[in-house]
Amino acid sequence: DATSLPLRYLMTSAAFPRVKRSSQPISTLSRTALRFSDEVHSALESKKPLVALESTIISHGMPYPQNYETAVEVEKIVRDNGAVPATIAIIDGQIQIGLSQDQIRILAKLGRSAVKASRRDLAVVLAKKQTGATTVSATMLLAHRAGISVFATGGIGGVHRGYENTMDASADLTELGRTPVAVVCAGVKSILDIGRTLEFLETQGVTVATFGNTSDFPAFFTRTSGFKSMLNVKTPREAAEIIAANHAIDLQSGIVFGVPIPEVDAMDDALVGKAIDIAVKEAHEQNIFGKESTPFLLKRVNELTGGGSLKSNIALVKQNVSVAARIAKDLSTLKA
Ligand code: PSU
Ligand code: MN
Repeated sequence: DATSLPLRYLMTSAAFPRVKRSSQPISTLSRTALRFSDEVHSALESKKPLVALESTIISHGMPYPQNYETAVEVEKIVRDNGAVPATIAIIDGQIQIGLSQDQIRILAKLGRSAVKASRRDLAVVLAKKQTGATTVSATMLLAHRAGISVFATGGIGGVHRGYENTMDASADLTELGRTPVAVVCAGVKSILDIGRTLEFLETQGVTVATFGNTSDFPAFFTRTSGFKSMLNVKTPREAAEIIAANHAIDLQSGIVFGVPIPEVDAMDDALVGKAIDIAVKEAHEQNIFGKESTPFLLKRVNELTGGGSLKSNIALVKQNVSVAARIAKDLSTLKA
């Protein structure tokens, strides 16, 4: 009777022989559909810890050349912290797990003319052999196919302000409900409705933790949002144990680890709040909706803060990837 057995036993493949371990050899399906960089391929084969990285943050989340520089730098930070980075995108209709620096540069230069690809866009981008930058939702699902269970980014999408009229809630939230990947982020931006976003995640069965000293759920540019997450996780090991338990019982849903932005990089609450209010109002006036909404708001907030929000954004992404790399490392030790 498995219920009385310790978690350590549940985590073994003897307890759940049919559960696909994240570090298993690449499946036949994955081999045909996914193209791996040499670095990622050999990391998967030798069961090294991996961290998935999204590409919409490159094309639609930051301007050139900061987007290129940041994407290259965060890969280095992952390596420096003992894991292998796997930046995910679709290049000319080919799903790429792990990008070359040239491929990163292509996406960085394409910017908003790359297709912003969430789950719903994937089949179209593939069929039409387009170049697509994957959002959190698409990156999560492709990372999972590739056997990567830790993913780092800046912020996840959420429930937009005015949801009661528009029903605009990011596909990232439903993906988190259906794909067992842990997403390390700086929380949810207040361009969104943070309270409703957390409610949505709860409904979707997503574990939400704050990484650090408190359980205050972070608001991306600032360290607190006024909302609490389920718990406070203090070490990468503790985070890895939660991921391993999720896998052990084959939950098939995701986890959010919110890492508050470093104190020195955090923005003034009132200042960024004002910029966000203006940007949201402009988006409404200019009838910007759907997938255009988030990129528009990010760009306007950056302009309205005189580049301040971009600086904060870069700082928090760097911290997130280093936390994610350490979690991935501890997870691979736990599962070894
Ligand atoms: N938040 C950011 N930077 C980003 C995004 C969100 O601070 O680049 C991107 C991510 O790729 C995220 C997507 O998955 O926006 C969400 O878009 P939407 O709100 O349209 O679901
Ligand atoms: Mn949307």
